[in-house]
Amino acid sequence: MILYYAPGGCSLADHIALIETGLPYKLVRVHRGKRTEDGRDFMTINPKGFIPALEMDDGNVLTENLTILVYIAHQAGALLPKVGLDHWRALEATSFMTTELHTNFRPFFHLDPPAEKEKARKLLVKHFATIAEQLGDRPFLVGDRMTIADPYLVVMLMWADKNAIEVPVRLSHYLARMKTIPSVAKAIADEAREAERAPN
Ligand SMILES: N[C@@H](CCC(=O)N[C@@H](CS)C(=O)NCC(=O)O)C(=O)O
Repeated sequence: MILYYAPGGCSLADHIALIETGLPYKLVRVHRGKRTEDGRDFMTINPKGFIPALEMDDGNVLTENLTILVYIAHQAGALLPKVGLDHWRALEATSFMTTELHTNFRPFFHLDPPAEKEKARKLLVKHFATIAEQLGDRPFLVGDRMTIADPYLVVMLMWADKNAIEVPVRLSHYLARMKTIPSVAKAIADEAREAERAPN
């Protein structure tokens, strides 16, 4: 499998999931200007222009973060309980992150006017409070093991930190704890090293 990614982007969730599951993978970085590190036009790989994109072993390319995470979980038989309420709760939580959290970070990346950022900030604060409530005192967002919702939440919390968006202390502790998990620590370190090696 090949993961098309950008350091620190939402594709970090998939990178963590790939390491956590132990599936073999290769990374191909997509630079600003939509060029891959090996010089291809990324628009020919994902015409929507978004990372992440996942090239499966048969050459087909999957897009949309939620779908890619579910695909990785299916391939590995991990990170998504197969049956029961936790299966649906993990999908529910990951869907909430793509539609309500991720989307509201867009004004921060696109340098939108301050009023737009303020509106988004308020929504993010509200949504992080909902997630903190759901997390309670448990180590992972759903059930007692890591699911696809956790790598995504790690990315959302790292973005919150970067953009000075205050999150409940329970989520700060959660992020600190998640960063000590080897798969999470490795993916973050590998991407930070790559960003430092070749800034965009
Ligand atoms: N709908 C896509 C959105 C992914 C997305 O927003 N990716 C961002 C990086 S985190 C991106 O590629 N932005 C490039 C752009 O907006 O041109 C998904 O859920 O995977």
